[in-house]
Amino acid sequence: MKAHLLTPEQIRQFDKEGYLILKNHVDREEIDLLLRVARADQKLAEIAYSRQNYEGEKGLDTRMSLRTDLGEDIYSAWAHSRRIAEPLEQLLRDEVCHFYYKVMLKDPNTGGWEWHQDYGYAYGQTFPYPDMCSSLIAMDPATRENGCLKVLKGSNRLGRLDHRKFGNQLIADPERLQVLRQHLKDLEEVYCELDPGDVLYFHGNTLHASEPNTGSYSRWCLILSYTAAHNMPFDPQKTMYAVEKWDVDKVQEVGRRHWEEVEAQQVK
Ligand SMILES: O=C(O)CCC(=O)C(=O)O
Repeated sequence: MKAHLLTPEQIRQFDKEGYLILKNHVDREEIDLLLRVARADQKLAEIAYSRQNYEGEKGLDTRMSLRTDLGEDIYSAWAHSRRIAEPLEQLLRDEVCHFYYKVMLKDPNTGGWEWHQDYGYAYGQTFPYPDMCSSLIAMDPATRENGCLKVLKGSNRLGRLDHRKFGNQLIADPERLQVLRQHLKDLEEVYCELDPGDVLYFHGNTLHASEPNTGSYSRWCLILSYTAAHNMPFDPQKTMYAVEKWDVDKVQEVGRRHWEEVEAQQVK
């Protein structure tokens, strides 16, 4: 069996708990290149936007860069990575199509997200089934202090909750969530603390959130979101195709070319 593939026990764990952490799934050298490119990438910075996603005590903005198309850049290359996509195929029991990638630019003193399900966003106009999954690749250490992602263990089995507008985000119905959390004691809140190179997979119905970054260091990560090939979007213009899967050498080759471009821009 290929080293990056999941064992039956890991698949069972994901089905039961709605998330799975793979330690050191991506080599340190590959993460260093990803982080170096992202930090210097003017194009990424230009498309970055802020959202007041956490309206708790601090009400801080969260910054991110999101794209739905794949190009000749390192983030897209990671979306093609066999090491990321093949475990996903095991989890979604089908080939997978790219949905979007998002670089979370979570610097100190920026905000987090309230509890939500990604399928809470995609349900209305995007996909008929909740058969979606995201893989979060940690680029910086993710700790409680710098607002790591947290999940409600097993919440993927609750089905989709109603979501409502809250500021400029959609959040899972807080009253329903409170009832569920009082009733289901095993719906445990898990802080997903990660080292660079760790990968967190979480299902489209897994409730997740993050707190503001109150630390002195950033928490950047690359989130690659996919849907199962059978989950055809409502919009016929949005036909999706199974991602072509690349070996690590090709991912690195595209990454190095992207670095050369970014470096050349810096010199100008
Ligand atoms: O990384 C974060 O802080 C939150 C990301 C998130 O909730 C999402 O991508 O749906």
